[in-house]
Amino acid sequence: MDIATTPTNPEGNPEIADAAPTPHDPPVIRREDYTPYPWLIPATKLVFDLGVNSTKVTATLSVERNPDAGASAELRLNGDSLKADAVLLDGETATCWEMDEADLVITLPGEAHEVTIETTIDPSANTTLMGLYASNGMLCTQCEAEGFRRITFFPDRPDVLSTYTVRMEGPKDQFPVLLCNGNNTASGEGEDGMHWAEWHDPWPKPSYLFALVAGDLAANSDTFTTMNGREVELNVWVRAEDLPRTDHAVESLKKSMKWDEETFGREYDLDLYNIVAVSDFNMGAMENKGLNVFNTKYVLADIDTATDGDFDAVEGVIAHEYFHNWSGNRITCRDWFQLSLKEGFTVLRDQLFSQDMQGEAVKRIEDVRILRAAQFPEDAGPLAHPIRPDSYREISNFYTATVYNKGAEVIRMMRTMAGTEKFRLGTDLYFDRHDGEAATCEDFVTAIEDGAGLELAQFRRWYRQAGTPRVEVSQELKDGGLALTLKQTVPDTPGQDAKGAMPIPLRVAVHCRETGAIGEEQLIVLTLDEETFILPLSGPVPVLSINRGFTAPVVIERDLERDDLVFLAASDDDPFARYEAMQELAVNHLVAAASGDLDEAGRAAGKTAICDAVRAVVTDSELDDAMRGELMTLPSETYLFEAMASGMRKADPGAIHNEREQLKTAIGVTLKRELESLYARVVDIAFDDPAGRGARKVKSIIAGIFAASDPERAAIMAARQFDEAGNMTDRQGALMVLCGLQTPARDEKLKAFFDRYQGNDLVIDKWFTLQAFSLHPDVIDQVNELASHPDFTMKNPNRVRSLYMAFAGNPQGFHAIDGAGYRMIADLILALDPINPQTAARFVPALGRWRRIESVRAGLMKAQLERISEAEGLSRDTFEQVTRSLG
Ligand code: 0A1
Ligand code: ZN
Repeated sequence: MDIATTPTNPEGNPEIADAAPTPHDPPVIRREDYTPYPWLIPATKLVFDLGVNSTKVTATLSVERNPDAGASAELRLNGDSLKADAVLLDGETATCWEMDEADLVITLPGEAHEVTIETTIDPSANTTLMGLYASNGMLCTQCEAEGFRRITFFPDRPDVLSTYTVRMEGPKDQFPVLLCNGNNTASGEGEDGMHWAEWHDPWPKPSYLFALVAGDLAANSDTFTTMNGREVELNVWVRAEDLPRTDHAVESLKKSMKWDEETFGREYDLDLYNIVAVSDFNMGAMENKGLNVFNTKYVLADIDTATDGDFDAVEGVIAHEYFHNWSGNRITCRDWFQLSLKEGFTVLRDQLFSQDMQGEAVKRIEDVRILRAAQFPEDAGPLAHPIRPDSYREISNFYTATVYNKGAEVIRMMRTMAGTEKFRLGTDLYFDRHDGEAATCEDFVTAIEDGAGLELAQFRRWYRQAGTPRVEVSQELKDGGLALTLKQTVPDTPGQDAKGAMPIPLRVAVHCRETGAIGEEQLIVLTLDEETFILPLSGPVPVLSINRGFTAPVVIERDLERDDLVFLAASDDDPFARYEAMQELAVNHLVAAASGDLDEAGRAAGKTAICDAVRAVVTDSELDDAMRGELMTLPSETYLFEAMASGMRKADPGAIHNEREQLKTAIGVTLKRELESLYARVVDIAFDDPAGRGARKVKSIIAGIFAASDPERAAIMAARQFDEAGNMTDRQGALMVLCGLQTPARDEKLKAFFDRYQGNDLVIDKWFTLQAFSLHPDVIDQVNELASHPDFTMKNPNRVRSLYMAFAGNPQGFHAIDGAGYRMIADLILALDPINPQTAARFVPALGRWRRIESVRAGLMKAQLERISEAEGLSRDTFEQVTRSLG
């Protein structure tokens, strides 16, 4: 059942739901109900009297009628867990106000007023990490999406833009650094060890971009000179002891600023850019104007504590938040249904940046892998929603892989169809046309249409329709060419059936298996339900290479002969297509084997073909190791789960896991010699050699394969790698292998790792994750034990995720056949919900996949969802996710 038609809201009338919300009936907010706010707030003044246990906030709003909205005397100011200590109208104590649930509603007599409101909040008691909260003795804020209403009463919606002037005052010894958005206009000392700072942000912004930080921080400072010669001061603020791990963040910021000038023509617009790292944070980072707040995980990195992947993630998230300055801040969202306007576009921008920094082929493969692991399952399950959703109860639940990653893919398709240069004309027009506005996805599409010269009427369906399209491929030789018939279907999703065909751009080429000729690439766009394209042949035995570069976020259903896949895996000129052929070889075999479709001979033949293909990859001297690593990576169990659950079948995670482990064993046994000699070649490549990264990747993949085929040997290799490691990538890779093995070295090295890094939260998070994610048969007991470890706390989201998100993503543990894994995650959700509902709700989707799984596990998962749904006083976040998941 769709949330739009739940029995609690039978007529779909928002007023009914709005009238009497109870904890079990949070109202449904609908996109179609948008109306502009009746008032403008041209200026906002905030005064903060800061204290960890008590902060007084005085907000003064200049209010005037919005000529573009329906007239109303009512000024509705949103609040959440707030009480007004005082309300003043034009400087006089006011009585013309009342509380309506959590909101403060003032009846205004005239056309323009000044409204002052005083509130007092307790940051130390705020465990939700929304609004103003304390983290490690410092104070910081998180306002997106609806956190500002926990600080003061305000029209907390993204289309109300205001210019902010802020004064912060607090004890200097406790908060030597006082930061806010924009520019520091004045500072001074007060009495009794107090000091203050005033900040002014000249750019009008919505409340969700407000930020404030007060604490004992040190900065890694630098400057950047913009394309027009303006010097910008850059600071990355952290606790003093973390300073040595901030250089990479500073470099990443400078690279991002330069790249955005060169690639999108975007220049930074303030003289100061501050980034602050905090250790308690619900998400990755936040793009507050001129004052980004980051999870420490995406700031701190050095060779000893961060893996290659961590370095890339820091660079990517720094870029993402920086790019938001234009795609998000200068042009923001009209309402939260438009979230993909800023997030989809900004993810695309950060992906293109990382492609340029790290290499296009490997980055594209990684992004597709993330899409398939996180977004495809969402699109196929009870939480499926369009990239521009139609309704929600709690907006935090819509910061999803669909809005972010599919949103990026949808814009990438426009770019593919337009070509890079014309796409740039489209984005230039968008930035130009809507600068300073709160815009819609429709505005973006229209700007691309006008600027890039595309016709996107039908394409808009990508914004409306949920579900991953499936494209069925058939082909025949005809009139000297290859007649390619493509048939698309978009699966039904909650609340949506009978969908229309969507334009699907596909880069294709036809190679020849006999001559090895590589065909010329062309772009075709499938717009009908079914369409035939005639493609030129390049030789007598045509092999189609399709969706090259993954130009469309679809599932291609094709029945290629195994020999064709082997040929594509070895010879396709498109790196993504090579990767895809390798994946398909393995998926076809593993799904058939897990479904019981293969006899012994079929099973053996499948394994042989895959081993042959892996051998070709392992021994291909033309390949660089980073790409070799991608080609050697077997499809994840989640991806196999999705492939197995398509059609009439249900997924069997136990069978998938066993077959995948067996395949790893077969590869390890069959290619022992080749893998050993590859390992021997890469093991000595120096850390900072340009080939070092690829070498480290290949090394850990080989260790993982040997862990399946020869565990004793793998234990010795991994223990040695651990002891000799001069960097976190090798150290963590070795420990990961050991964690899955029953060997004394496991506990010994885990202890050594813990002792070495005790006190370093981010590395101790890895220590938890390695164990929770391991292939060890006793993983459930181990996780239970870790939950009572003195370093485990429910109050820190990184720590909670390090243990439980890792466990929920561990197919063997989570899907234990007795349901113990499901129970553990349900227990966690119930325990975490009262502390941090946003983070608790993020665990629900793991249980929500029950419909696609075999019946025994499905029943166990559903029972846990039902247990959660019956709990008293569930948060809006968790309530919504559980209800949708059961629907
Ligand atoms: N806009 C941020 C994501 C974000 C959203 C909500 C948050 O609240 C806890 C925090 C961050 C981004 O896309 O980076
Ligand atoms: Zn973002």
